[in-house]
Amino acid sequence: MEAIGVLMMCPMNSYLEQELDKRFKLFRYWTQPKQREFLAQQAESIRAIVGNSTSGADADIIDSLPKLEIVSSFSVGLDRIDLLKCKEKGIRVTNTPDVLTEDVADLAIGLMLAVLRRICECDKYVRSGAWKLGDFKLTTKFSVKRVGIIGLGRIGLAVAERAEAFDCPINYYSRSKKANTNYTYYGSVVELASNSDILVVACALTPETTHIVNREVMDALGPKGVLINIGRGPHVDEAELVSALVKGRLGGAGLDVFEKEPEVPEQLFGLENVVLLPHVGSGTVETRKVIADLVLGNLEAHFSSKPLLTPVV
Ligand code: 8YV
Repeated sequence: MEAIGVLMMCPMNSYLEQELDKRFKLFRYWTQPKQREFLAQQAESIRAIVGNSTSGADADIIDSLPKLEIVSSFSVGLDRIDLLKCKEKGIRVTNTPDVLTEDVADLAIGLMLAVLRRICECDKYVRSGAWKLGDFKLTTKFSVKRVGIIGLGRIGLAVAERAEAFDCPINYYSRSKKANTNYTYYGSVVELASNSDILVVACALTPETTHIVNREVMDALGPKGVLINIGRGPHVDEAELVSALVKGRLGGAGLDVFEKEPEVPEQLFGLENVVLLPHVGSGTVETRKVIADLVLGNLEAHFSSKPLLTPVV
């Protein structure tokens, strides 16, 4: 397979990069000073794209690679791939479901605890020596809080199961009520937010779910409510979020994702009721290795005419 051209869109994992380099003819897109010219030169040799949640395969790049057969994404999210165009052109698409569910759900619970119990602020308190001057103020209990989940897919369900262990009643919103769960269903995100203390975004990013958390939803969650986003930045109207947090119309937020990563609104930096993470939901050594192996496995399956491991298209 050494002759097969694979285009990696951005740096994402050194093990993956090394293995792609060993097994295929690897092109590193981000190192190309003239990307348009590079694409034109390699148009006949690139047969696969490896992207992630930052950079995938948009219509432009798909159109400039006539020999493209497969997009193997180093992510479960598919929002950076023009799926319609791939379908039209018969280009296969794979992602990495299941293998990162536990890590992302673990982190969602971590964010809830960190925001309510002010874990980051407490850590600063100890390190700065402030503890010697007096005890830290009281915080907010997490157990038994009502957790509302937007999207009860693999990750949403894993968050629900973990929150249940903290005796949290679970509410959810999804396009339709799920038959196989006793969690309480709400038919709108505003209703879900009105009936929850903590609102978790765990759905896929699509045009329909962009800004699914808008001002109305934040107001329904209210000054004691906490928003947790482990989905995608554009799920939340970030300008409204900043304003709701700054003005105290929203109680707090735990955010792993942002609208224009790695840019994060600086107005959030001074707020102690906010915990900010650099998109690390699946970022453990163990899980990223499994994700990389899945990306490689899908490419190898495709180029040896075997069934794809995790096909999307
Ligand atoms: C990815 C993610 O691992 O899977 C996703 O959709 O957002 C992340 O967890 C990320 O693409 C890694 O670069």
